[in-house]
Amino acid sequence: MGKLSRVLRCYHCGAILQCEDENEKGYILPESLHRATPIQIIYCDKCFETMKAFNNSELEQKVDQEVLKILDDAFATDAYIIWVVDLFSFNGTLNKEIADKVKKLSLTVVGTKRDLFPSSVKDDSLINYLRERFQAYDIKPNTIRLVSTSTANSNKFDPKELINAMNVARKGHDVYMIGNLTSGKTSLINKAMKGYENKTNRQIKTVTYPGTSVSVLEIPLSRSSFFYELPGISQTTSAQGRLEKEVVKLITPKKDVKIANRLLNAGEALVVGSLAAFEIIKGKATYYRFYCAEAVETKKVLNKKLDDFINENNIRRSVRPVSERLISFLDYDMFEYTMENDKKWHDISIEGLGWLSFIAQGQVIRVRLPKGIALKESLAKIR
Ligand SMILES: Nc1nc2c(ncn2[C@@H]2O[C@H](COP(=O)(O)OP(=O)(O)OP(=O)(O)O)[C@@H](O)[C@H]2O)c(=O)[nH]1
Ligand SMILES: [Mg+2]
Repeated sequence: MGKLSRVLRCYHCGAILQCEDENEKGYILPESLHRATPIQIIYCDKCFETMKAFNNSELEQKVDQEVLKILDDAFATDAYIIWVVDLFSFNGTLNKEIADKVKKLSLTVVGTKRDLFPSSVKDDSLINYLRERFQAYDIKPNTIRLVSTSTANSNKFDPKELINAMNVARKGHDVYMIGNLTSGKTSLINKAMKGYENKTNRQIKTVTYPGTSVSVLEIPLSRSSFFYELPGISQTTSAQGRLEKEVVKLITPKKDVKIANRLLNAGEALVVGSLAAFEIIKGKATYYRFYCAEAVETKKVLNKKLDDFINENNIRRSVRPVSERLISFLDYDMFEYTMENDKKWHDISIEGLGWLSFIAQGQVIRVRLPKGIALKESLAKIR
């Protein structure tokens, strides 16, 4: 009589697991396969390696090789770098290749969209957060500025002062502005232009950067130095770049985020539309704040009902947003954080969607999020 055995698939990529050919899909070491119990989640070796990388938050943003070439130029000429980050979306995920190219240069970080945070939030808290996140990539910014360019009474925004500060800091060298798509570079430049005077006989223009096919905005600063705005770094690891337009509209905040303390008990999960969920697997009841756009809805459900809830919500759409791109469990990644017990505010942040803020007391927190979006745990943005 034939022997019956179960065919297993990788939980991450869905490939049928096999121990024969290392170069084929679904390869897993025989030991790993035989160790697995019938109810265990199993990954093929390739996905397992990727998952380890995810857990270490080393998920890479893709970057155009030509942009890196431009940054080689910046390095060779000892240029001044302005790195623009969207304060709301930024969770500390930077492109490592870009970080490595600019870390030895003079650098200013400009955090945009300050207006999305209530005025009760201290600037210092946001500045410290940016400093720590850049420090994690070995970057020590000379200065960190927070700006808001969207409102009439934008946060202490003085274009003249900004231009003067840049002119002192750059010491006669070129300036390169980098930042993610939609981080607010163009809005910032438009505002800053009010303090700019063109004392050269050259024009402001969009040019193809020499030796590349990259289009950059070129602003003359003196007879021999320029400001270049590089194209936005694509948001391959952000909810803003990975979800469909209708969902991105809902997850992008239009007004300042609300701060409210709520309670999550062990055995409970906070679902964020059908996009993400945070479950307390172990630990005490925890007060949390979830920071997200006003159109994003959350709900508490029991952990054991979470799978059913998400499946049903995909049809009923009672808690929004729901993404057409998230159909089965294979479309999500799942991670667990075992928190330290330092009694400080920490964030678990899903890039471009929002972040859960809470006091770390040794909880085990499981996070489900759309596959490929970067997840980070760090000391809180708002302390
Ligand atoms: N609330 C708020 N929104 C802002 C601010 N700055 C920019 N935005 C919005 O963010 C979006 C992107 O802004 P841009 O200035 O076009 O960003 P960018 O970095 O030039 O984007 P790309 O050119 O696509 O790389 C726009 O919808 C802006 O209105 C700000 O300070 N506050
Ligand atoms: Mg732009």
